[in-house]
Amino acid sequence: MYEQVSHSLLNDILIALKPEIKNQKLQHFYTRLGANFYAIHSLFTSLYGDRPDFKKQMQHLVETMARQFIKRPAHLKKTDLAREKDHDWFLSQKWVGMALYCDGFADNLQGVKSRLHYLQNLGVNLVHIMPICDCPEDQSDGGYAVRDFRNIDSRFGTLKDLDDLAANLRKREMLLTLDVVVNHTSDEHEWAQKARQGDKAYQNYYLTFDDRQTPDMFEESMPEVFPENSPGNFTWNEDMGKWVMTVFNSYQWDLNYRNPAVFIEMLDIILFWANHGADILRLDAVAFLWKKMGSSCQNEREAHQILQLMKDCCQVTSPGVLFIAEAIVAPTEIIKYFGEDAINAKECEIAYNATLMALLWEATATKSTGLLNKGIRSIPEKLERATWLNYVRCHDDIGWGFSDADIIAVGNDPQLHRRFLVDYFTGNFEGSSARGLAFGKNEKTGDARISGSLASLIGLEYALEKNDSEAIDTAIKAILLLHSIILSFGGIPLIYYGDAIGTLNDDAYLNDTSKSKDNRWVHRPKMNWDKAAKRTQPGTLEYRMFSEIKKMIAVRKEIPAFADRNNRELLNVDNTHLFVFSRFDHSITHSRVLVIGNFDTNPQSLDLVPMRRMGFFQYDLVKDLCTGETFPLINEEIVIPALSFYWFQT
Ligand code: OTU
Repeated sequence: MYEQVSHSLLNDILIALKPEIKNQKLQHFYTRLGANFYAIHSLFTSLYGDRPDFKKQMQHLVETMARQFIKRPAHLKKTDLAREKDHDWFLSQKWVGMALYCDGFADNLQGVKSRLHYLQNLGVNLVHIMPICDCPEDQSDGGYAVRDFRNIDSRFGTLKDLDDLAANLRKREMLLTLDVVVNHTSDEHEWAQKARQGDKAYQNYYLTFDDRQTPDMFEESMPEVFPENSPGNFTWNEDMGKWVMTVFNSYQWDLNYRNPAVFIEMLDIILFWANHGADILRLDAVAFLWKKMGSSCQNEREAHQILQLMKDCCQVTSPGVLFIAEAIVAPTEIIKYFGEDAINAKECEIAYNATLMALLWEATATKSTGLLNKGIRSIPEKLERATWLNYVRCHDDIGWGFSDADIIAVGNDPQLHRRFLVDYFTGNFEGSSARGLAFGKNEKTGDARISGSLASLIGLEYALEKNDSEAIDTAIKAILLLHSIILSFGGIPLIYYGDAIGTLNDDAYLNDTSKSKDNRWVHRPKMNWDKAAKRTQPGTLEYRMFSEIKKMIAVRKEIPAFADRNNRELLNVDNTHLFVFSRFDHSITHSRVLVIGNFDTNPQSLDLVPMRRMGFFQYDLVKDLCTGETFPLINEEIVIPALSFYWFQT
C-alpha cells in the first residue's frame, strides 16, 4: 500500500519536472531514483510528512538531485559506475590517509598540489584537506564556521585550484576527502545575515527564541562542548532581538533540520562538493543534527534519519561518494552511524574511531593494556560494508571517551582515572614527560580534554630539551608503536600531518588573537619543510620515524589480511602490558597476521603455550613481516622489547 503511494508520488514528481531537467539524458538517475525512492520517501515523510507543503518539498528535493546529476562531470559518473560494481572498494588495505590543513601544510591549494609527492613518498593515497570554504577571518573555528559553502576561502585559493588538485590526485590514484560542515554555519553566512535582518524564513533556518524560557529548558539536559570559550548553548543576537542556539562557539549557529529547506540546501551542498571531485565527504558533528528538549541533543533518532536520507539521495546522484561520520560519541552510539543494516538504513560508510584513539593514549599513560583490551571489546560489531578511520592524533583535542563501566571493570575509579590522564598528559604527574595542555576544562563537571602534538604528548619534546638520547629513543618507539596499531587494526589509518617527522607543539598561535584562546592550535602547526627534508638523511630523528612508518605502510598494503572485512580477533593473553590481536584473510588459507604491541617501557614476554593452543606459533620459527626478521621459538615464550611491536606471519 505505502509502496504504491510512494510510486504514484514519484510518477507525479517526474511528470512535473521542469523541461530543462526532463530533456536531459537521465538514464542512470532514473534507475537509481527508482531503486532508492521508497527509502527516500519514507524518511522524508517521517521527518516532514506532517507539513501541508510536503509534496512541494519532495518535488524540490528530487529536482535538486536531478540538477546536480546533470552537472556531474562524465569522468565522475564513470567512477560511480565502477564503484557500484566493486562496492567494497574502500575496505581494501591499500588505502592510507593523511589529514592536513591546506595552509599549515603548504600555504594554499596550489602548494598542496606541489607537495603531493611527499605524501606519495610516505605511501599516503588518501588526503583529507581540512575545511577550505570561505570563513570570517577571525571567527572561523579552523574552517568549521562557514560563511559560504560554495566558495573556497581566498586564503587557500579558488575553486579552479581545487578542481586542478582533484584532477591531479585522480591521476595519482589518490582519494580526496573534503569537509561539509552540516550542523551549523558562521553567523556571517548569508542565511544568518538575512535572519538578522528580520527575514522570518531565514530565522527558521536556525533555532531562534524570543526569550530565555525555551533555551533554559534545553540547557537543563544539554552538555557544553566548549565550556571555557563558549559556555552555554545559546547566544543573544542583538540584531534579531532573539536567542539563537550555538552549541559550539557563539558565532556558530546551529541549523534547524526540522525545516526541510535546510535539509535540501545542505544536500545540495553535499552534492556540489561531490561534483567537485571529492571521493569522500567528512560530515562534521553529525551527532548534533537534531535537537530535542529533555535530551543531550546528540544521537537522536532523527539525526540518524537525516543521515540516511542524505546517503540515499547521494546514492542517486553520486553513488561513488562515501561519507565519514564525525561523531565523537560513546562506542554503543558511534556504531549506529554506519546505519542499522546495509540495505535499508545505511548512513556513513566510515566513522572516526575515537574510542580506539583515546584507549591508545590511556595505554600509553598507564603502560598497560587493561582498559584498551576491555574498551575495544565494548565497541559493538560494525556492519560489513563499513570501516573505521583509525587515528592517533587529529586536529581536535583528545577526550576520554571510554565508558565508566569499563574503567571500573579494570579496577579504577572513573573520575580519578580521568583526572590522572589529564595530569599525566599535562606533565603534572610524577614521571610524566608529556607536554600537553588541558582543553575544555569544565569547572562544573571537573572534566578536561587534552591538546598537544603526538610528539610532545609522547615525551619527545621533553627528551630533546634534556638531550637525553635514551628518552628520545623511548619517544620514537612509542610513536612507531601507536602507528603500528592504527596501520594494522582494520580500517583506514589516518595519519596527522607532521606526525611522521615528530612535529612538536607549536606556540605560534599565542601571538594570533583569533587563535590564542583555543589551545587546539598548539597541534595545528605550520609544516616545517626543512625538518621534513631530513627524513631522507639516515641518523636523523626524522629519518628514524618517517622511514619506519613508510615501511609499515608498504607492508600493510601487501597484506590482504589487513583489509577491513570484520576479520580481526582480539586475543586474551595474561600479560597486562600487551595488546594482541590476529588478522586473517577469509579467502586465502594460512594468511594470518598476529599483531603484538608492548605498551610497557620494559620488555615483556608472551607465553607461547596458550597461544599454541589457539593455533598460533605452530612452527619453530616466526617471521616479523615489518622487519623481515625471523625468530627461533626455542623457549616457551617470546620477548617483546619495550614499546615495540611485531606483525608476525603465523
Ligand atoms: C568538530 O568537532 C570539529 O572537528 C572541530 O574542529 C570543530 O570545532 C567542531 O566540530 C565544530 O564544528 O563536533 O562530533 O573538541 O571533538 O567539537 C564531535 C571537541 C564534534 C570536538 C568536537 C567535534
